[in-house]
Formats: sequence, C-alpha cells, structure tokens
Amino acid sequence: MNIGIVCYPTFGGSGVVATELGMGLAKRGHNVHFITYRRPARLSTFHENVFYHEVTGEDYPLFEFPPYDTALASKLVEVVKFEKLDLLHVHYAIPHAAVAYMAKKILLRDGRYVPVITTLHGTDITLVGTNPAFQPVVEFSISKSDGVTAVSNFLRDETLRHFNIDNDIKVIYNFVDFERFRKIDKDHFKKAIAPNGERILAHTSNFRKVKRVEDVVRVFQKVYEKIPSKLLLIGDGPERRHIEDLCRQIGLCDEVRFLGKQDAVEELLAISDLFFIPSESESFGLAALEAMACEVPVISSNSGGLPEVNIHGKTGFMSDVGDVAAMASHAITILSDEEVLQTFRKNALEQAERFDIRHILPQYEAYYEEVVERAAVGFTNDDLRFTIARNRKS
Ligand code: GMT
Repeated sequence: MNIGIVCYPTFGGSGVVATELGMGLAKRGHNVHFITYRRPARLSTFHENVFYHEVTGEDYPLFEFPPYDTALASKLVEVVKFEKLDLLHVHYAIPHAAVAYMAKKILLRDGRYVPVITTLHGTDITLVGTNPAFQPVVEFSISKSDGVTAVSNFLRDETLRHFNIDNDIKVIYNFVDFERFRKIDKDHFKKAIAPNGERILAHTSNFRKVKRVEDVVRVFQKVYEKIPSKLLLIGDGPERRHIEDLCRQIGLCDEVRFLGKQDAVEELLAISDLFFIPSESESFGLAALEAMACEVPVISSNSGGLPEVNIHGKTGFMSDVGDVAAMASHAITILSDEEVLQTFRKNALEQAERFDIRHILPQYEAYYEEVVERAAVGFTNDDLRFTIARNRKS
C-alpha cells in the first residue's frame, strides 16, 4: 500500500508511535510517506520505502501565527495526488484529523477519495480536545474519519464519554520494538552513574505538569533514605526548572542526574532497576512499556490506561495519583530484595512481549485493508456517495 503518515515529529509518544509504525510498515514492503513540519525525531535510519515530505509555510508579516493547518492541508493534497496514496493515517486528532478532512474534500473535486484513519493518543482527547477552544472541530473531524483507533480501552471509553462520535473506535495498543528495546550489557554506563553499586531509578517524560515529575523526586527522596540509589531524569520540558530547584532545596543534587532529551533511551533503561511514571493522566504509557521491554519494573499511578500496561504486584505496582508514600513503599519492596527484583524484571518482560511490534503491526495492516475496502464499496460517509455519483455521471 501507499500510506501517508501525519504526526508531530517530536519525541512525544504519538510521534514516536507514528514513526515506528511507519518504519515497521516500510520493512513489510509498504511505501510510507511521512508528511510533517520536521523530520520525525525517531526517523533516523534510511529505508528505501520511506519518503519524507516537509510542510513549509510562507512567512508573511501579517501572520502572527503562521497558518500551519493550511500549509499541511495543501501538502496532503499534493502528496496524495502525486504519490497516489491509498490512505492517510493521522496521529493525534488536533489539528491533523481536521486538516485531513479538508484535504479529503479538496481531493474529491478531482473525483479522488482518500480514506483517513485517525489515531487518538491521549491528550488530544483528555486534555486539549475537550477544551471548548477545540471541542467542536475535534468531535466533527473524528466523526468524519473513515477509521478511528485509540491506543487503549481507557482512551476509547473517554472519547465516547466526552464526544458525540458516530463511528466505532478500534483499540490497537501501542507497541515496542524488541530489536531496539531489550536488556543489553551497558555495565560501563552503570559503573559511571552508580560507582558503588547503587540502585538506578529512572523517569522519562516531556516534563509537563501532567507527568508529576515532582512526585518522582519525592518518591526517590524516600527510597534514598533506605536504599543507596541514583535517579536518572531523562527528557526536558516546562517543569524541569522547578524540579531542579526542588532537588537543590532537598539536597539531592548529587544523586539526581538530569540527562535532557536522549536519542538512545534504551541504553539508559538497560542499566535501570526501576521506572517511575506517576502521571495525573496517561492514556497508555509508552515510556512504561519501553522500560518493561528492557526488564525494568514500573512504579506508576493507576490513572488512565496504565492498568492495561502495568500489572499491580507483578510487573510493578500502582497507586493513586499523588500517593508518594505508597509509591515509595512499593519501590522499596522491589529494590530491597534481589530475588524479588529479578521476579518483577522477568514479569515485566513477559508482559511487554504482549505488545511486541510483530503482533501489533499486523493489526494496523488488517485495519487499513478493512477501511480501504469499505471506502471502495461505498460503505463510508456521504462524501464518497457524492464521488461515486459524480463519477457515474462523467
Ligand atoms: O505524554 C505526552 O504528553 C505525549 C503524548 C503524545 O501524544 O505525544 O503521549 C500520549 O500518547 C502516547 C502514545 O500513544 C501515550 O503512550 C501517552 O500515554 C499519551 N500521553 C498522555 O495521555 C498524557
């Protein structure tokens, strides 16, 4: 198939999933066209079936906010037409679902129907999508998508709770590529970070409020009182400054390492003993899955889709959002006994294997075929009937 993928090209979860999915599809023989404003962060290796189309807008003094949506819609029209795309798969509803709808309408004027699949990732529904500033457009454009997927049951249910959506939402879980995320020997890293054999605890995120990075540091503080340990904070974002101040205040600067954005997260996970994800809201928790694939147990909140990934008492523990004391006590339980830690490590890996890219990717392929077929025989929205009628006339 010729597939167009639209996503945010950043380190954010939705961009990562979209990029890994595209690369995986390319390896299975599909032609994949990424259409984004910058080369996606994880699109680092060359593949003959992967194409990249940069969306560039015109800078004009009148534009206080450059009209990205218009530039993206125009680019989609161009790429669908000239690369003969069979399908557009857009990741993160805002603004991609609405922009794809616009492109679809424009292409209809040439009698071309391009089915659009929208994948909902989380904050596009739970945080931003429900904001009245976006809500009507999000609701409309999800309803007008030819296929809709969500990355967890939680997210599907939340979408149906918040929006009046006509179509079915198919749950296709996020996935992990074990060729990349697996426990590898990085002992020299371990020695550099924890020279006296301290336990290594890790957290990766975009340091937004929703991630509750302060809880990570508070939990670590309690663990550190009982167990010699180090904390790796990977990523960057608006909360980082505040978290650095906090570490200074509580005197933990020597034990906490701020590593910023990292390309090879897997090398850091490979030396970690425990992973924290205490988020306020998390539709899936891809970061937790990547940790588990590297045999790292997870201490998480029980919010959103996290219970679909982390199994309480088996692959890690879950607590209510903000329950720092419980999180610390669970972390100490796992870290203070080597045998317990090894059991959790093994369970984490076993659970991660359920989300192996090799199982999940064929689910996307089957869904693509279903949506394209439905569009071809006319079982899609009113736009298609319009096209068929028009084509019949000519
Ligand atoms: O976590 C973020 O803020 C980034 C966001 C994104 O869309 O880039 O992540 C969301 O999508 C990921 C991939 O599907 C999920 O694993 C994350 O749980 C989800 N984040 C939230 O729901 C907060």
